[in-house]
Amino acid sequence: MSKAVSPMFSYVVAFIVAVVVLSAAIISIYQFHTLSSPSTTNTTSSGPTKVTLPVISSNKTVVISLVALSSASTFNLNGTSFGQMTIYIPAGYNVEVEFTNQESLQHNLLLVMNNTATPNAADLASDGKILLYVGTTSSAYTLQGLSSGQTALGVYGPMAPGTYWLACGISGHAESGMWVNLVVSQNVTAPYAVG
Ligand SMILES: [Cu+2]
Repeated sequence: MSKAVSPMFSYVVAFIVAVVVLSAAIISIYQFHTLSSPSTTNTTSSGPTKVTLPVISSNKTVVISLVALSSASTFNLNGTSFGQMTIYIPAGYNVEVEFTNQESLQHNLLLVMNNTATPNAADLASDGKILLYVGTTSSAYTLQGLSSGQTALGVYGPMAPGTYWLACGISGHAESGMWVNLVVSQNVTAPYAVG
């Protein structure tokens, strides 16, 4: 004959089990939230950063400042190369391109409506249509640019939807990595850069 378990003992065991299960559930939910909530203090991330670009709203002009940095690889723009940076602007905006050369080697900056994904010719005119020459001229861009410490400015627009480059026009420089992508789209509401 088995001994009957007292109802009170059963209630106590059931209560303890319920407390343990509930605690485990609360801890796991807390840990999930801790793991999944985005960090706002992470400064060591190496992922792409999004930067809002300044706009002169009176004439829908986005100001794009690019520098051939002396602290980065020879063929860089703002420390990026080979299309690592992409600039997005709304269709119909104008671009004001400010280009500064910090390097001892001469560089210039061209706006190109490209017809290939990456520069693959020494002369950018072979890779698309050149729309703007900054720090050089339409006849000298494959040879001449800004000397170290110089800044030049160029304005173009309104921009039609499409894909463009901002790239150095001196022979071989874009092929060596000196270019950023520029995307003009009806779907962009405010200019920004990622890279
Ligand atoms: Cu260059």
